[in-house]
Amino acid sequence: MTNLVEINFDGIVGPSHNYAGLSLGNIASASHGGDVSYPRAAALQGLEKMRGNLARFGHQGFLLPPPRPNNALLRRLAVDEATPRQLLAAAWSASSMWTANAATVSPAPDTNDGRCHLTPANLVTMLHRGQEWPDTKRMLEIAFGDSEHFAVHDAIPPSFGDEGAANHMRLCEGHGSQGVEVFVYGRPGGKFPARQHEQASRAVARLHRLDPAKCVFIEQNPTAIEAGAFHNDVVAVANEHVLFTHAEAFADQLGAYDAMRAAFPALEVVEVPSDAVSIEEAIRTYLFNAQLVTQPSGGMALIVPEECRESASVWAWCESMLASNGPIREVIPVDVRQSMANGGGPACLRLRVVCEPTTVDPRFLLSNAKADVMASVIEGNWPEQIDPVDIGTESLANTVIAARNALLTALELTELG
Ligand code: SUG
Repeated sequence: MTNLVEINFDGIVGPSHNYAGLSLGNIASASHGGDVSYPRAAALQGLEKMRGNLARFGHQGFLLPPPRPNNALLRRLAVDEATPRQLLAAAWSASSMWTANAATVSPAPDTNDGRCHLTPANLVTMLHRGQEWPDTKRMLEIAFGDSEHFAVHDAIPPSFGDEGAANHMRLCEGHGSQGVEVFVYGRPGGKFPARQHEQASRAVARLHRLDPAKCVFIEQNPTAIEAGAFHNDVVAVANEHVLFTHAEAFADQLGAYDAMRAAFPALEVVEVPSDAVSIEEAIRTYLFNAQLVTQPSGGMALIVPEECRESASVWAWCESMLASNGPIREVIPVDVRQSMANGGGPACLRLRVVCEPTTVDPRFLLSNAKADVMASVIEGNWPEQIDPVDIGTESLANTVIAARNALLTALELTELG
């Protein structure tokens, strides 16, 4: 396993992208609920981010939107004109775009059978997200169908809530060496749902056959969840030996560092103190929902939302960090505003998989030529805008179904139809 690299699989924003205010505890989702959405612009923003990362790192993958509207869900809930709009909207949600919630991934060097293990997240806390995993699993089984190198599991059964890689970090010397996997869970009982349950994290670690000495389980700070950090990746991100975190991310911040250091002594923490960036501003700008990536030169870059550059305190902190001699050498803002308005930043939009590129079904890997094909399918087929009253109409359903089919055809993935 000499050619292991990290590939980011971004979710293509589906043609039904809309703002339905479905996620309790996700401040952006709640505050934009009812807004007009722009699916074409949203998908093109995501594609531009992918193109940039392909140029920077040489590898980029993608996952496809599942069928929407989900008529089976509408039937099971007997949704009719009299039912609350949110039940209808759930079946139309494009939320699978946030592939950090698609699955938890344990690369081959961490597992005792030498395969990369993937467990789709059950996402049971939210109706609109809980419908995703069977389609996600089907897709992962195709993309990572080589059973010599990959194992794709079923989701963890309810009632243990699992939100996938958004609550999981990996510390390692280099992507190809054995890592320490850090599982971050929330304690239920607060103002907002704790979406990742400890027992789900522990089950994933067992399923993935991880060495218990190389696993760390840490509690999210309940105050951060109350402030809107519905996933840990809203307040912390790790890459190789670096943990980039807000000072209020964990229930016991110093205890969390100690636990990580006990399993991974080379840990380097880049902590942003609350007096430099408040937890509220961190959540508003999604500074930590960044892609922390190793550059070909060996330094690290932080790919942040544009919103960070517009915040005086966040940008001042970024500039002072760059002026210091820390491990993060570059900050790269990207425009993913359509996703951000639903609470999804650059890191939410990607699932990291450490693997040999040749072991992945090449249809899920991006090239410049394929990005051009995708762009023309999106430009020609994705609705320009969706008004909340359009949700549920037959004409929008036909547009959304045809748009997805056009993409599947262009990418030769019609078996997902
Ligand atoms: O699950 N928003 C998503 C955002 C997911 C962000 N992912 C990570 N942090 N990794 C969620 O809350 C909003 C949908 C709506 O309201 O229409 C939504 O599902």
